[in-house]
Order: sequence, then C-alpha cells, then structure tokens
Amino acid sequence: TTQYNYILTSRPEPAVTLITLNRPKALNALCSPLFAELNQALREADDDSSVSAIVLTGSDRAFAAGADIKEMKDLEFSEVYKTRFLEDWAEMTRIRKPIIAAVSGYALGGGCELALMCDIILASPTAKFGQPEINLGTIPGGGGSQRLAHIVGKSRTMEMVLTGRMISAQEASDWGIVSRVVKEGDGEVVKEAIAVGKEIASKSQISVQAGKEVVNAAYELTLAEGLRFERRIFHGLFATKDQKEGMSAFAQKRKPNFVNE
Ligand code: CO8
Repeated sequence: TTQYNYILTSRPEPAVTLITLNRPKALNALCSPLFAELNQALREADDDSSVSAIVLTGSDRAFAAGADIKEMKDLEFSEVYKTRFLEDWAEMTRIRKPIIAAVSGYALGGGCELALMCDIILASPTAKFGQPEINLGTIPGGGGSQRLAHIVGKSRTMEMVLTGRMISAQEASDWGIVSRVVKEGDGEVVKEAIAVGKEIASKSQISVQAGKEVVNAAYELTLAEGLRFERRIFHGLFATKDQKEGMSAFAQKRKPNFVNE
C-alpha cells in the first residue's frame, strides 16, 4: 500500500477501507498535499474491487478544522484563479463507493464541507460543525453554502454562514446534517461507521452503486428528471443477476448470495 504523510489508511474489515486524516498538530487543517493524498486514497479504494465502503475520519479532537489558513493567507486572486486553488476537492464527489464520515470534534469550514461531500455522516456527541470563514473575511468555498442550503434550508444556512456560529452534534442531528449521534466514547463513532460500512458491504454492490447514484441525482436534477432517472436505473437493475438472486432468495425464505453482477 501507498505511504502517505498526512493520512493513514487501513482495512478494519475486509471490505471497508478506513482513511484517517492525520495532521494532529494543525487539527487536521486541509493543506493542499493532504487533499491530494486523500483524493489518491479515495481513488485507490474506489478502484479496488475488494472494497465496498470507505470510512473517513479525523481524530477525537478534530475531524478537520478547515482549509489551511496559513497556506491561504498571502494568496492573490490571480494566483488562486489561475491555479484553480482547491478545486480538486470536488474530485471526491465522483467516487462511486459510499463514503461514511465519522465526525468527532471540530468540523469547521472546509472540514464541514468535507463531511458534507460524504454520503453518510455519523457524529460523536463531541462533534461541532461550523462555517467560520466569515470571521476570516471570507466565505465558504468548498460547497458549504450550497450543500447546507439543500439540507437545512435558508435561515439556518444564513445563520451559520453569516455568524460563523458552531452548532452542536445534537443540533446537526435535529437539522438533518448528520444521520445520527452515536454514544459517547473515544473511537465510538469510527466503530459505528465501520459497522455501517460492513452492513453496506453485505449487499449487492451494483445496487449500492446505483443507490448512491440516484440519491445524488436528487441534489442536481429537478424532481421530474430525478424521478425519471431513478425509474430508469430501477428498471435497469432487472438485468442483473443480483436482482434475480435477491428476489428468489426472499421467495425461498433464504439469505441472498450476491455476486455483484
Ligand atoms: N489552518 C491552519 N492551521 C490551523 C487551522 C486551520 N484551519 N485550525 C487550527 N490550526 C492550527 C492552529 O494554528 C494551531 O497551530 P499552532 O499550534 O502552530 O499555533 C493548532 O492548529 C491548534 O489550534 P488552536 O491552538 O487554535 O486550538 P484551540 O483548541 O485553541 O482552537 C479551533 C480550536 C477553534 C478549531 C481553532 O483552531 C480555530 O478556530 N481554527 C480555525 C477554524 C477555521 O476558521 N476554519 C475555516 C478555515 S477557512 C476554510 O476552511 C475555507 C475552505 C475553502 C475551501 C475551498 C475549496 C475550493
């Protein structure tokens, strides 16, 4: 496996890759080389047919405290524009396999946006989400204003973006930013995220990929287009062995044996 400087990768379950952001002294601030490594590790997991789900986490203290402010502070418009500064972040939205964010501690600015680019977010009771860019004389640049508006609506997004207030795990759960808050304890949220990954790995990987694709379409298409797209993909799955296996197994009262074909 590849050696990285800013992240760690492991396989806590045969079908689950765990990627841990590992820049503890900077609370996992997302410097450019960290993001390049993250993109590479995500691509490797996506290309590895033995991997079914990816868990992304930070430390107990910080998922990620944002883009690296020290790296950004002296940049000029012409430079960031010409080099498309941080635009490669969006590459991770093209990963086909489910990415589960296990968030403990700070998920701020780009760290909050990173979690929002994942497919499922689980939070530890210590998690804190925020878009504090307004305190730095700037605004979110990694999709925070748009993705939050889709999830929590205008008023809550405006409050987060314009005041920079950090919201608690409980608020994030009440608002629908995270799917749930797990029980207290170091490492609990990672354990739970791995369990979710393992559960997903037990399904037909074709339907998992299709499920992710159609849910994501809801954020890009009109409702009419999205409904049509979902129905077409649903129809298409009748061409798979796994649909035959899944439905036959149900009728025969046995467990399905999916072959991912
Ligand atoms: N960048 C660089 N270094 C950081 C960052 C960061 N975002 N966050 C923390 N650090 C560093 C600190 O500088 C400090 O380093 P040192 O020990 O060398 O001084 C170390 O991490 C520990 O931090 P603190 O001493 O500040 O720890 P505290 O426990 O006192 O505070 C906080 C924790 C509240 C999280 C505090 O560190 C903080 O406010 N951090 C900044 C949060 C922030 O503003 N994030 C938004 C950044 S801007 C952004 O993300 C824009 C995204 C654009 C994406 C564009 C894509 C196209």
